[in-house]
Amino acid sequence: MPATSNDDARDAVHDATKLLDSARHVVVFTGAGISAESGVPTFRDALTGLWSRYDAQSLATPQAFAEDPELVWGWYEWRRRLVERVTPNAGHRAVAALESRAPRVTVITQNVDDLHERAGSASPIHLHGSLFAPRCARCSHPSGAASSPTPVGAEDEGSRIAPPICPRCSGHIRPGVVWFGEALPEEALESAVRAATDCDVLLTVGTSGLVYPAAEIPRLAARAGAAVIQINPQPTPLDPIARVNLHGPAAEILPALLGPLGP
Ligand code: BV8
Repeated sequence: MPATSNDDARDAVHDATKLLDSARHVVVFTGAGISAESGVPTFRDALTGLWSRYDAQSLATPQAFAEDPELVWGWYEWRRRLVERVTPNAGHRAVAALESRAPRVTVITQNVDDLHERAGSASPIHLHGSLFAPRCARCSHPSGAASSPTPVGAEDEGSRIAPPICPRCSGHIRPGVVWFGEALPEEALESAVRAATDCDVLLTVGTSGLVYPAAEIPRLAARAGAAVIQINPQPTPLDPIARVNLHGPAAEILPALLGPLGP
């Protein structure tokens, strides 16, 4: 009798659980999909994606900020306010709970939100920076702007808001994220590569695997002999390197896969 998709799914979760239970070092590699069920739009969702209204390729760049600092700063303020209003979901909490149970867990995220931290993850590696670490575009002086009061008109993703001015050099304060065309933070990338080439299992969650060099991390792990487990409702370019593909939403699959939810 051919296995039903339910049997296949149960087998896949069983295979994934066995790999995780025997792992010495687990890397959890996350993308926008893990925050989707918290209400943070992903980049590629056709209707609600951040890029549906703006092409992030053209907005998340140094050039865009130089040309129109108010539009770019306003877009990031809108995104930051949105993240402040939502909460981590069961997927974030299951990852944090795994950290207190497995021998060694490294969380590597492409996300610029703070939902892993707020779920209890100790020190996720942020490959693309954070919405909560603005700095001066000229002298890199960290800015407290991340806790500034909501400026009037920041309700809409298209609001124009004048970026704060650096108290040290009077340059523009910019979002603390990595824009297209910018190098990733060296230390973060080195730590991520070290973890990917050392781990026994890499669990990739909610990423389309299209943006480099971050997308190289799961491929590095596979080449170094790790078993890759993928959680994504959709097929992605990572399917061929995944030992197990779990097709479904992270907030449902992660708790089932990683055991009881966090506190
Ligand atoms: C650089 C911060 C060079 C900003 C981001 C090859 C090598 C190196 C570079 C390149 C290369 N080829 C091309 C490049 C250039 C470029 C690039 O990769 N372009 C792509 C578009 C082809 N890369 C760069 O520019 C990088 N820099 O290379 O610099 C350099 C070197 C030295 C010196 C100077 C320069 C910098 C890239 C970083 C850009 N910044 N973020 C911001 O947030 O505004 S990227 C941003 O987009 C995210 O961080 C993330 O990385 C990416 C989006 O991907 P995902 O997170 O996967 O999200 P997405 O929406 O795509 O997918 C969501 C997935 O979730 C889907 O699969 C969906 O099915 C799934 N899902 C939905 N719901 C759920 C779910 N899954 C589970 N549960 C659910 N409920």
